[in-house]
Order: sequence, then structure tokens, then C-alpha cells
Amino acid sequence: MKKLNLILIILVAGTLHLQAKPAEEEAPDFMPKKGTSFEERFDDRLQQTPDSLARQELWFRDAKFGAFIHFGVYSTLEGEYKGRGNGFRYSEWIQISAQMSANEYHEVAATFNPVDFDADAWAKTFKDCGIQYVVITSKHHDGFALFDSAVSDYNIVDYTPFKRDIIKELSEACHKQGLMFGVYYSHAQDWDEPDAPYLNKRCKREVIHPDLPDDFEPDMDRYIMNKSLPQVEELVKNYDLDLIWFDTPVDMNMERAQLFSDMVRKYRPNCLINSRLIHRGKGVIVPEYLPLYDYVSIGDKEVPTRKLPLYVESPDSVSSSFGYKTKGKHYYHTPKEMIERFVHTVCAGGNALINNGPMGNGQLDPEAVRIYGIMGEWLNVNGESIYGTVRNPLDERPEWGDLSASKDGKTVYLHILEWPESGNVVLEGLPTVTAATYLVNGEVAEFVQAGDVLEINLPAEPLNEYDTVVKVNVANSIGE
Ligand code: H79
Repeated sequence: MKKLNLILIILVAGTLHLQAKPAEEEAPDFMPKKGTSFEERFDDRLQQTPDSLARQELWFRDAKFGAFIHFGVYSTLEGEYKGRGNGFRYSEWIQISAQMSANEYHEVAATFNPVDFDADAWAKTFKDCGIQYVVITSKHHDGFALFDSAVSDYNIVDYTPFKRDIIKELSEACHKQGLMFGVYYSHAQDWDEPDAPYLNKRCKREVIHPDLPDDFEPDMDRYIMNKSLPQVEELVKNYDLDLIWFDTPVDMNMERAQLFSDMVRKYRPNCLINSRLIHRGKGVIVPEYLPLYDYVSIGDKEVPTRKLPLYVESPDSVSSSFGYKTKGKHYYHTPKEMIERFVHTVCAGGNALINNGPMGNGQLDPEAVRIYGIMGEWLNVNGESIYGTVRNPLDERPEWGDLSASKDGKTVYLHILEWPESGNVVLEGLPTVTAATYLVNGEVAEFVQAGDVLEINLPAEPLNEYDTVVKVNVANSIGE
């Protein structure tokens, strides 16, 4: 029997005999209780299923850099409605932060008219910046669909003067540019649907839907069968999806998640599914769920602090919000921060899905484009140390930066993010070094090898203000 299968069976078997116990104790011994750190959440023995691994290998593992896009009715409000609601970090939460009723939100939705939207221009910008795939909100928690849906009229074609199918146009434009294309779909939460469960106490059903009868009983399965599952069916049937990104699986259980997973697999067998289809605890990975999805989404705007056993994706953003925000508190990351976050994610064994929030008029946010552009310029020179690489082959992450490696283990890339005052970097565990060069100019880096200790003598100043990469060749290939 293959090793992968065996490990999976052990993991699944480990959960079975424990199923009758309360939720807190359901996880096998090695699983953390409600943990938050990467050490607690990821056990190194976890393995994705062979099917999921094969799907990841098709393109996802090599891609590393995706563009996340949060675009919708909320983009026009920029984080504030009638002077209210700008206290939340996320502008896409405006319906909740400003406590808007469904009627109020519908009024805004009915005027949504992003006349400058140009899918080809977006796709070209992403492509030029080294981005490999795009994931856009097809429906966020507000329930409004950016695609032509026969399931619900609450969509951009039927409900707005714009009348164009943004998801269709962007799917085609991305594929024309050779980019992979995916959609975000909030499958459990839907503030417009009284039957859907709400994430937290601030999402009050009676505020959004004041006319509901007192004896209204929300029925999540009715919501799933009437709206979210049929809309997912529309998406996987009609939009050439390479990936589907679920979020906030409030009250999702095995049976419900299985419906979504089966629907995706039925129409798009190679379409990747992220782990937010179904959750337990705070990002804790439960072996029994692994067959339902293909890779693990870590927390929003979370950067890994160590290399990880399962292939992950970090849903990061160029700013503190996902939707476009100009009102109230918000900030953008500097390009230096963004490249550091990106490099650490890749070196941990993952992709960075870096969000931009386009403006209500349909144009990309210029600051997001500027940050992507700087990343793209850095990648033009240093892309070899990112695309198609594997995680840090050594046990530890060096304090001055991070490491990635070629798949054959014969090349290790030293990402020097903080220029050491000592003027050199020392790495233990890298024997048989045959050559070292700076990617930025191809010049030879001075090194001394003593046993398995490598010491590189650096020039006085960094050769790149973001990340100076040293490419190191080794004679005996080194494993992950
Ligand atoms: O789509 C983005 C977020 O809107 C979504 N996930 C990413 C990809 C998300 N949904 N829920 N959450 C994230 C968790 C909610 C967090 C918060 Fe809040 C919303 C923090 C601040 C605003 C809820 C409302 C908790 C405090 C206020």
C-alpha cells in the first residue's frame, strides 16, 4: 500500500473511535485543543489525500502568487454609510457595521454601476505583475451575486443598471492571459437570507429583516437548497472555474459540506476547493475533513511562522481591509512588508493570495496596483526563487530571512530580508555547496564551507531593498 494511503487511513481511523465524545475531545491525541499557533494547529503527520495532492500539482503549487479581489456593492460605500459604520476593519462588512436593513442595502445595490470595469485591463495588470491566478468574490456575506444567476435576482445583471456579468467577463479575460481563475463564494453566511446562519452577534436578523414574523424559524438547509448550493452549481457549470473559495462555514457539518464538495467535483473534477468549506475550532485541521477539500486556507491576513506540513494559502491583502476603504481607520502595507509576507508564505510551503479592493467605479485601486507592480519588478529578477519552488529544506527559519529550494533539492535560495550587521550569513545543514550567486546581478557570492556549515560574506549594503536572494547550488540534493 502506498505510504500516503496508509497515513490517511491511520488519521481517519484515529478519529472514528472518538466520535461519540464531546466536540472538544473529538480530535485524535496529537491534535491541539482550540489552538492558535501554527505549532498547535498543524501536526507534521497530516497528509492531504492523494487526489487533492494530484489536483494541487496541476498548477497551484507552482503558482505561489494569486490576486484576491473583493468587489461588490460595498465597494461604492468605501467603509461608511450615511456617516455610520466606519469602525470595522473590513469595508465589505458595511451592512453590519452600519446596521443597514435589507431595504437600505438593496437601494445601494440598485445603483451599483461600475462603468469603468474592464476585465481585460484587470487581467493584463495582474499578469504584468507576476500574478498567476485570480480569485474574485462572486457573492460575499451580503448575498449579492456578481454573476448572472437564475437562482436569485439579487445579482448584478438583474438588479443593477450595469447588467453585465462580471464573473463571466473576468473568467474569460484571465484565461486569455493564461491566468487561472477562481471565485470566492460565501456558502453559509448570507445576510440577505433570513434562513442563513449569522456569524456573530452583530449580525442581527431583526435589524436586517425588520418585517419577519415573530415566530420565524431560520432553516439553514432551506437556504442551502434554495440558494447557495444551486448558485454554486451555476458557478461550477458555467464559469470555467479552476478554484472555488468558500468562507466562514458557520454551522457547516459533514453532510452539508459533502453536498458542496460533490457538486464541485461532479462538474469540475480538477477545480480546487479551499478548507473553509468546513471548519472546526480556530483553524485546527481535522483529518476527517481533508477529503472534502484540497488545500488549507490559513487565517485572514495571517503569515506562517514556520514551514507547514500541508500545502496552504494565506488570504492576505495589500491593506487592512479587503473591500476598498477610504473612510475611518485603514492602512496599506508597504511594498517591503508585502514582499516579506509573501516570501515567508512561500518558504513555509504555500501560496499568497494577495487581495486588492477595486473602486466602486470598476477601476483597480491605484495603490494596490503600485504595490503589485513593485512585487512584479522584484519577481522579474527573483522569480526563480519563488515560482515552482518548495518549502525551506532546513528545520529552522534563519533570523535574517527565509529559504526556498528547487524541487530537485539541488538549489537553495537564501532570501535575505534583513541585512545582517555582522556582514555575513551562516547556515548549518547545507553541505556540498558548489556555487553561490546573487540573483539580482548574477555575480558570484563569496562563501566559505566548513563541514555542513556555509558562511557567505555579504557586501556592505543589500543589493535589493526588499529581498536580496542568493542562489546556492549543492552537489548532494537536499530534501524538504
Ligand atoms: O472576505 C474577507 C472577510 O470579509 C471574511 N474573510 C475574508 C477573506 C471574513 N468574514 N468573517 N470574518 C472574516 C471574520 C470577521 C471578522 C471581523 Fe469583525 C469583521 C472583524 C472585524 C470585522 C466581526 C465584526 C467581528 C468584529 C466585527
